[in-house]
Amino acid sequence: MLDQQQVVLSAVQPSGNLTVGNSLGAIKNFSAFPDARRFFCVADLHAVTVRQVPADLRRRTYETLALYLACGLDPSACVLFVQSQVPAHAELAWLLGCHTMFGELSRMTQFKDKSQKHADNINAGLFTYPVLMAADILLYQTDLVPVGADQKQHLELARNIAQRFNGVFGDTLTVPEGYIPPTGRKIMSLSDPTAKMSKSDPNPNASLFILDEPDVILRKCKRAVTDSGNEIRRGEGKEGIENLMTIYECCTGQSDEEVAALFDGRGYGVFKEAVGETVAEHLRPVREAFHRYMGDRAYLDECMKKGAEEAAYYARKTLSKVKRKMGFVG
Ligand code: AQP
Repeated sequence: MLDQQQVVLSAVQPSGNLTVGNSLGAIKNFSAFPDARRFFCVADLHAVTVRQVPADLRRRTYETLALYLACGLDPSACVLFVQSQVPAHAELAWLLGCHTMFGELSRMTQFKDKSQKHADNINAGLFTYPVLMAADILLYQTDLVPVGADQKQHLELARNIAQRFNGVFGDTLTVPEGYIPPTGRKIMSLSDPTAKMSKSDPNPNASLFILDEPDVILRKCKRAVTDSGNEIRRGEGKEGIENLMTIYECCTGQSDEEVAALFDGRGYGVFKEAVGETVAEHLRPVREAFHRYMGDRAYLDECMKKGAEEAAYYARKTLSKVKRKMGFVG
């Protein structure tokens, strides 16, 4: 019976303070599949493709787990784990790397973007990152991967790798599907609405962080870059307002039409303030729960240990199967 259960997996890197983009594009949707067997990973191995301060990485690993819990993910109903604590991820990544083409990896837009941003550290891990991501997904025979739109290309590669492996060795790996939400799939920067909101953006005003205090959220929303018009609607040249509408709609569940009607004739200032207040209120329970969890390190350690054991159990099964098919002894 269990084997027919749908498997859902997703991950977040502890590479900075999590943004509203991470939350609305990905974490919010982690609760959408209550009947599935769900795995949510803190992707610390991915984070080190960019240089990290060790103490910060350690703290953010705990913080990301605490945020999962604060967002309502229940460790008795899903597997919450830290990637580096399940060595099968790195081992499968090596095996799958031998079935991934140099040309495929060269086409990944995130590699090109990050190589530009970190020109002094274009390391091999940055290049092979998508193979590790494929291993994360394929290790659990995942059916569905809730992610933001920026991960679409990596997900497509994971599908190709699975299909290629199955083509050579017979049916071994489940070919996953992405779940990219209709609203919130790509939250944009507040200071440049043509660029994605990112946790590692050096401009702190560009991103709304999940843990920002209400007054900070309000200030950032009021300062968000928009156009010189005054109508609250989507359209050419209105990327800034569109982005604020998306954020507002994700928090309230309202449609474009409802938002346009509600703010008709009221101007950008009123709308920006309403967005700020709504986001701050939306995040308040998460922020409060986060601080409670962070105050209980023993509980977080216990969750990590339990999650790693559960994840390793499933991971081992796939890894053994893959190794057997490839001809490894033992
Ligand atoms: N702006 C965004 N809008 C919607 N979804 C987003 N995601 C990230 N940014 C947005 C989704 O969040 C999940 C976790 O992302 P990640 O930690 O794996 O790294 P990322 O995609 O590279 O996100 P960042 O914030 O831009 O991190 P840095 O700055 O470290 O590179 C993914 O599902 C992602 O799609």
